[in-house]
Amino acid sequence: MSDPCKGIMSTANFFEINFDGLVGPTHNYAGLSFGNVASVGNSGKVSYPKQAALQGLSKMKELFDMGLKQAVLPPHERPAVFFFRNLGYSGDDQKVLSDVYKTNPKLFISCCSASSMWAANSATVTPSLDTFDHKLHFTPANLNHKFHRLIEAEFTETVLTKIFSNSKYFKVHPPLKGGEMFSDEGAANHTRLAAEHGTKGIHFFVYGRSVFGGDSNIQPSKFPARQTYEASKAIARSHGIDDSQLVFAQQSPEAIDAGVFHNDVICVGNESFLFYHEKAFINSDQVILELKNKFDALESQRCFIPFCVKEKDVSMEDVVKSYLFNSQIITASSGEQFLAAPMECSENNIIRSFLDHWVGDSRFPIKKIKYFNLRESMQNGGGPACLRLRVQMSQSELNKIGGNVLLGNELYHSLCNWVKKHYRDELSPADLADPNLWREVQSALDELSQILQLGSIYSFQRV
Ligand code: SUG
Repeated sequence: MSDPCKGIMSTANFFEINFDGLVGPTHNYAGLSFGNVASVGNSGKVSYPKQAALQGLSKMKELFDMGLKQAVLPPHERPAVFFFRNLGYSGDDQKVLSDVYKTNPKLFISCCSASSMWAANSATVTPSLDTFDHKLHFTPANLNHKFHRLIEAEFTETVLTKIFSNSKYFKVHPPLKGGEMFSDEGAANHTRLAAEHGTKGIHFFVYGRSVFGGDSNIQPSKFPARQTYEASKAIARSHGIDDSQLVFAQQSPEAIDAGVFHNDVICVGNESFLFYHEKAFINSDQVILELKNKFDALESQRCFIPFCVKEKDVSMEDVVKSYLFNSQIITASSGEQFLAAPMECSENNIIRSFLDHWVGDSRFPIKKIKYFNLRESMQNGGGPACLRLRVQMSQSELNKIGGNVLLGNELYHSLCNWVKKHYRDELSPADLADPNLWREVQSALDELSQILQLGSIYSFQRV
């Protein structure tokens, strides 16, 4: 491990903004994600949608109070009545819902998931500093690998297109076509490394499998690999990132088989720091060397700081249980980095003593830890980092975004009141079929679209 170099240029006009997904009113535990240990393990449990949404908002508010920029993305409409209609179900909404529930309960449950909350899966983002046309690029993830998630792509595109509508500054691509071969899970498998958020960076894409051979044919045996090499390549190509700024690596099948369904469960980076587990990638040493060489070639005034956690110190089992690497690493306004970790890390003795040992050590750039209670999301396999989409942008780009999505005290309070007014305290799997739930969801989302000033984004608002 190398010591950080000193000396840094100021890029005060460039920020990282976290766009967090608001937890939707149908948050539930349906066990839909084979390969995601928490999702399957908590299947059928009673969920607490109000608490879930307030937990997410409270994380956003704490980060905002620390001087960080924070924004929100609206939940998708669920149950996805528009999708059932596309499958040939007809009649009024209540008839459609009850017909699907009676004839195909699995389809029904899959279309009730509030999974859009995990905004890290909503898109891949490349800041204008790194793109050929100097625009900020987005590709909504097609999420082809899981049925309950693939129905998110279209609405994500709608929302991103609304917020980033100014075509002089922003380019929102359509989700990748091509089905399973181009399975894309968004920013959960992508990390940007740079001296600072406001300097040119390296784009580190990590995929689980390659359809046409790629670098390796080694595959997991127990759980599926989601992201394809072909999808990562296509995104890098369409965003116009130069080859000198690109590194591709394959997730180790052992990690996937242990429950690491996305790379952000085992690796997290921020600016020049990469925090990862020794079992994260195939050919780990080579990957890190390539990252270092490409990072050094940027001629930034900082060194790349890879920090590898060994299996003997933190086992894969503890990685998956605690979600240590699904923490957010955030640069505070002081320039120091801190870790926004799930509470589960503080409850795990091994992780707690690992962090107590390293935080404060000059070789470890993280100087503080904050633990967050995100239990409702965690029980579906989504930690702090899953809940947010990182967007690095300049002040002039920020001035061009649409809607009322930037969190401030006022928006925070209206969102908390909105959740308290509309969300149920509890939801059991059977409650999803309650005819009143869809009415409650519509009135909640209708009001939300007004709060966020996004117009009639939901399909029920357009009939
Ligand atoms: O895709 N869970 C999500 C969790 C996504 C976490 N995101 C990141 N790692 N960035 C998934 O597996 C569970 C839904 C359920 O079982 O009800 C779910 O979709």
